[in-house]
Amino acid sequence: MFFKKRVVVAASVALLAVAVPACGSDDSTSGGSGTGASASGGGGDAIKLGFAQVGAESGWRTANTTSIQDSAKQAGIDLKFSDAQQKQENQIKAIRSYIQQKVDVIAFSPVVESGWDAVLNEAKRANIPVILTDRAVDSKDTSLYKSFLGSDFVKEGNEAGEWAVKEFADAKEVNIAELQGTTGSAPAVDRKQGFTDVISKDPKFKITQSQTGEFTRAKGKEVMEAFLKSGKKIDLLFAHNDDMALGAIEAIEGAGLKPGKDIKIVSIDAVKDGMTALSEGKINYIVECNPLRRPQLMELVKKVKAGQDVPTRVETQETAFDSAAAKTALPSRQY
Ligand code: GYE
Repeated sequence: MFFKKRVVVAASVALLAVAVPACGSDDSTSGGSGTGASASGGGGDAIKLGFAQVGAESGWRTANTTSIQDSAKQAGIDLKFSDAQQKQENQIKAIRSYIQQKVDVIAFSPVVESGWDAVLNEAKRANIPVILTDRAVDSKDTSLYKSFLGSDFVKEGNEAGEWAVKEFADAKEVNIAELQGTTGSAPAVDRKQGFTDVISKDPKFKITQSQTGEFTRAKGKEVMEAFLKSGKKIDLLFAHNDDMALGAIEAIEGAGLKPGKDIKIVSIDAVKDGMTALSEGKINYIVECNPLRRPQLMELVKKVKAGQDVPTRVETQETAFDSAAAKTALPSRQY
């Protein structure tokens, strides 16, 4: 079994001012769109944080939401939480609402990379600082946000590719099917790039089928069924997250094949269900993407509110698992 340590990086500082906001209330974990105000310790003086979440598309996301809600409570931060159901327009609506409500800080996990400049400028004009969590934006103007807290997705793709290179060292050709994450999202773009950068060094690796499975189990299953029906040979499935790999496993088994043997699988996240499938040999390797570091977010929120400098980039520390490592890790797995 082997573990790979990724590095925690804290980069430098960037200043930003953004606006303030508003919103309804509801501190449920996933739920509806719109904005929700939520619980949290804070009385009148508590820092108001508006958080615009992507949705509830995966086990990763659910764990991430719980971590945000729990850590806000522990930090005494008044959290206003909204779930955009994977739609950018819902996130923009939520951010505008937080600006109207004059929250102290806005944090969000951008569903896609592009199209944020207008609303981020509105926040800036309202003097409300913004923190990006988990996913990046492609804005050229880095003064539109104070900090980014999340993972290096290119590196995750690299690690999946490096595993494939080792696993298929003796193969003459490797036909790869790829289940991509949400089109235009940072993790889909970067994981694809990171993986491709590594495997493209050897022409025996070919991605013969590639499509989005939107990071969901249902879509992962549906797209894998179509891949299998195409009749093209598949030696390896690269799924951008565990949920899509889990959906694909159902499709593979439905076609009378053995996941992990007839078709090898590498995915990203290391959520409990993924780790269980890995321990059973249905997935062969998982690169971890940790959704739980949200107490760090609350630290950033406090600093930003106090006008202190914060690192422009804070990366999460992660590992990777093979089947034996998954068996060892599972009993104490938190998500
Ligand atoms: O890998 C996937 C989720 O943005 C890192 O989004 C996150 C990704 C995660 O839906 O499961």
